[in-house]
Order: sequence, then C-alpha cells, then structure tokens
Amino acid sequence: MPRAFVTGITGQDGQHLAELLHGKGYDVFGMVKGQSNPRAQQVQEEMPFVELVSGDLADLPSLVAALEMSQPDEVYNLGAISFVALSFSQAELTANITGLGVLRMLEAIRMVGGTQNNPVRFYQASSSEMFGKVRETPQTEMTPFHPRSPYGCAKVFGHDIVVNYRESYGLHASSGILFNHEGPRRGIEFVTRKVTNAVARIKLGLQHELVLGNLESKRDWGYAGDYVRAMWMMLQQDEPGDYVVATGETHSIEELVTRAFAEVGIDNWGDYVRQDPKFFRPAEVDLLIGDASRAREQLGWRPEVDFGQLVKMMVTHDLEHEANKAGLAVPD
Ligand code: GDR
Repeated sequence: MPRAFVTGITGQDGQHLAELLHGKGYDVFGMVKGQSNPRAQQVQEEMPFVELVSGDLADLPSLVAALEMSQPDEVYNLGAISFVALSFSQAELTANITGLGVLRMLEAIRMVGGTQNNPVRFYQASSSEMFGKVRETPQTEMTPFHPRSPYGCAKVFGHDIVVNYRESYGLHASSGILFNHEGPRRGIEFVTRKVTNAVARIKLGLQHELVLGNLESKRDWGYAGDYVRAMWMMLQQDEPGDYVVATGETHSIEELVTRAFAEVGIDNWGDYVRQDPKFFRPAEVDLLIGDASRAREQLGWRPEVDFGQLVKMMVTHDLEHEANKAGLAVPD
C-alpha cells in the first residue's frame, strides 16, 4: 500500500485529500499540532482511517520524527496560516508557518528521504495570491508574482524554495498554484462559506443581517473536491513541475451573494446585506483568473463542478446543517 503524509489534515483540503487517497488504497497519515487539539479529535471521528501523527511546521525535529514514523511515499504540505486577512495582523507568524514551514518540510524530507529507488515525492500548496497585483490576465505558471499580503509573500517564498530544492537536490517536488477552492467544509471565515451559511440562517429566521467587506472583488472559484485530484495527479507524473489549477471563470462577491440568496428564493438581498470597512483589507489583489491549460494537457485534469453548482451545494448543505442544529424543518 502506498503511504501518504498530509500536513493541514484538519483543514478543508486535508479532509478532501485524505478521502481521495483512502479511496485509492493509501495508508494516510495526518499531521496535527498542539495539545488536545479539538479539530484533531473531529478528524479522528469523521475519518477513522487517518492515522494522526503529532508535529508542527514551526519545529523541524518534530517533522523529521513524523516522517520517520510514517515512512511516506508522498508528502502533501497543505498546512499553513491560510486566512489572508489574518496574515496582516499576524505577519511574522504567517511568514514562519506558511513560508519557513515549507523549508522545514523540505529539509525533513532531505533527512528522511525514502530510498534511492523510491524517493519521497512532495506536493506544495502554492496559491493564486502570489499573483496579487497581476501582471497579466489570465494568469499562468509563467506569470510573474506580485503578492499583496503577508500571506502572499510567504507563499511566494514557499513556492520559490520548492523550485530551488528541486533544482539543487533533484527532489520530486511539485507545486499546485491553486486558485480559490471552496465547498461545504470551508471555514466560516472565508467569504463563500460566510455567505452561504448566513443565507441559510436568514432563510431559517436565525439571523437577520450579513456584514461583508468589498463586494466588488472578484475570484476564480472552484470546488475543493476537484482541486485535490490535481494535487494527487501531479505526484503521479514522472517529472515534478508547477501547475495552475483554476476554472478560468471569475465572479464578484456581489454575484456570489445574489446567487446564494436566489437559491433560497430571496431576491431582495440588499435588505439583508451591509458593508463594513472592518472587512476591507489594507491591500487587495486584482482580477484573478487562472489559465489551467498545462494541468489540462499534462495531467488530464478538469474541474467537474461549476460556480452555480458550487453555490447550490454549499447553500443546500448549510440549510440542512443549520436547520438540524436548531431543530427546525428544512424548507423546500
Ligand atoms: P482569499 O479568500 O483571500 O481569496 O484567499 P476569502 O474568501 O477570504 O476572500 C475572498 C474575497 O472576498 C472579499 N470579501 C470578504 N472576505 C472575507 N473573508 N470576509 C468578508 O466578509 C468579505 N467581504 C468581501 C475579500 O476582500 C477577498 O477579496 C483564499 C484562501 O483560501 C487562501 O488561503 C488561498 O491561497 C486563496 O484563497 C487562493
């Protein structure tokens, strides 16, 4: 059985990836940090097949020990401080975990490394946030980076160090430059889930207002379940490389809000939505649209869920979830 080691197992992508790998017959090891981490317990209940291993991206010896224990064929580094807004107030922590954490993971792989005939393969979760103030549209693997947040800067370092270790030490190390990817497992702090959850609660009469930041910003949103497939595909290639993973479509926050409310039959969404400058960011990225031609042609990857299906999936999930929690019937 192949063995995979995943950091960020408690996050949205970690869970989707663990399910995918388990379905393919992998032994899945998930790294969790801290003492009695409540999210670790949740992962264990929802995905009992995952073997949890303790470790922290801030602590190289713990990464070495985790790899020695799990002896993986593939390592997926999904762990990060991933909320862009938070990175402005915790910039140093973000640089340490999201940036230097990648370097530590690569060093741990060099130390433990697998066998010469079967070296460990590495996946790094790079991000469209690296493009920031975009130099061209749509963005490809060749588009220069101009990050607009401490998070984006840390991801650029992570991306560059993967390229450097690949070129310096011949590691099978690949990066997926993933554009926004969402789903019912998305954290409530991200705009899609914040919106779909609020829409469900407003429909159920549990909430009366949705307070947002910039309604004009635009994103290329896909479904997380589709995107983890691309991660796995990258590590099955003979040669490592970098791939943009995106839908090639962009939508504004306003369009997202309109669609989500329409799903529950509310057209006058303006009556429920208020903007508050506290949700605006000190700097915003420009128009993000990804060109995933390379992933399509070399990996044979294609997204299966489009924007409309994604919003519907998330609203439907949140309606059921919130109704169950409150002991209410799910509206038709
Ligand atoms: P993003 O995701 O920063 O693109 O990073 P997020 O959903 O947080 O923001 C998307 C856009 O929505 C605007 N916005 C709001 N955002 C939040 N969170 N809350 C609000 O109330 C709100 N109102 C408007 C933001 O200004 C922004 O323009 C995500 C993360 O998953 C990263 O880790 C990942 O690398 C990138 O996607 C690709």
